[in-house]
Amino acid sequence: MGFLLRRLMRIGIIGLPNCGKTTIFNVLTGGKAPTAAYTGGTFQVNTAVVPVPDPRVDALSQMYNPQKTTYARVEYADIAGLSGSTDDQTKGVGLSGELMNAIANNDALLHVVRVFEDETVPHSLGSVNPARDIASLDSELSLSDLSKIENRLERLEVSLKKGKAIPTFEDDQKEYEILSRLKPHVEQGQPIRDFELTPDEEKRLRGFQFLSAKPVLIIFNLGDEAEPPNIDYPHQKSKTTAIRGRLEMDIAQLEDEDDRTMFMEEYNLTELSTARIIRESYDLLGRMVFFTTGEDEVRAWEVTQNAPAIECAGAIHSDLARGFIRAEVTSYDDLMAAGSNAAAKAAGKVRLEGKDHIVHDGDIIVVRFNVQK
Ligand SMILES: Nc1nc2c(ncn2[C@@H]2O[C@H](COP(=O)(O)OP(=O)(O)O)[C@@H](O)[C@H]2O)c(=O)[nH]1
Ligand SMILES: [Mg+2]
Repeated sequence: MGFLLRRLMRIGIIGLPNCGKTTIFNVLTGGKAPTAAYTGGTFQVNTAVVPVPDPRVDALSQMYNPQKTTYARVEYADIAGLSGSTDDQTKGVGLSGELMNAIANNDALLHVVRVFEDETVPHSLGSVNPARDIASLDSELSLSDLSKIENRLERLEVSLKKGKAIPTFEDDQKEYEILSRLKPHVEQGQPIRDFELTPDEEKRLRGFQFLSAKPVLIIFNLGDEAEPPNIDYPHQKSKTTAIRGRLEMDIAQLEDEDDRTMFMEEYNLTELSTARIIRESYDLLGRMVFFTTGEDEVRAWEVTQNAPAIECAGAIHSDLARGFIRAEVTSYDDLMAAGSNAAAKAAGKVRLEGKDHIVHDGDIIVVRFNVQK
């Protein structure tokens, strides 16, 4: 059962040099990676895994008072190396294989855009201009996708000439047809995430890990005072948000709670953006969670959206999928309204469901199973 394979979701933080990638990485991960004002695009990656804040897990944990509380987790990768330089682009220098892989390796991207002005922090394109920066980084990603498409089309042309005798002939033909349609779209600078694909076509292209196909959260890194710029980013699987990066990093790194409160009041911050931005970027991934509860552990489990009960059982343990009998399913709201599992049962809110039952985000599950030894 392929769906039993579990893998941590990964979000890549990208942007021009000095836009604040590492600063925001530190805000999100509570890290202390060195931030620096330098120019030039040296390839470098910082990674860290963080729990995904979820008030529902907090509430369940309060209800059960378990030994252990486990949140969903996500990995962030702070990826330095993109230059956004149109020079490099027209010279066709392109991304190094290493950098391209480091970006391709993510399930979604967090694209940091510099809004803050600071003379002591050089800007790689000479001036602060968020709209231009978004376009130049996007075109760097598109060019990388385009070169992948062109290379593949060339190879396919060669192999298709050999005719039907080649075992992959039909698949190659289909792939050639899709890539030929996709190419002009990318040439016009349109991200692949805007290109409509059938599920079958999507599957055929998945292996390419196109950079502009990935869901993206644009994050405007404001100075201490700046207002978010009024920039539309009308694309599929895309959102925009804002943060006062350095200010939040400085506050987050204060050890003393009182100092933190004082600074937050001074800058009119009611809460740090950490939780909000982790949620916003996590939501891009299109995952959902269900919960298991008990005195040992309250835990969030990650599965694909609209996962059937059997897949949820398998996410917990393969034995639970193999010996699956039924799942007791309670919605989060019903459990909270009832106040306890026993009360929810008495109110008929705990439903017994079969393996094909579609589980919803936030459902609480108990799997009844039986494994023959
Ligand atoms: N004034 C100001 N400087 C910032 C802000 N965010 C980051 N910086 C500074 O910009 C420089 C580059 O930041 P860094 O996070 O290393 O950028 P990266 O190259 O994208 O990883 C550092 O000196 C940061 O302190 C901000 O909101 N305001
Ligand atoms: Mg950095």
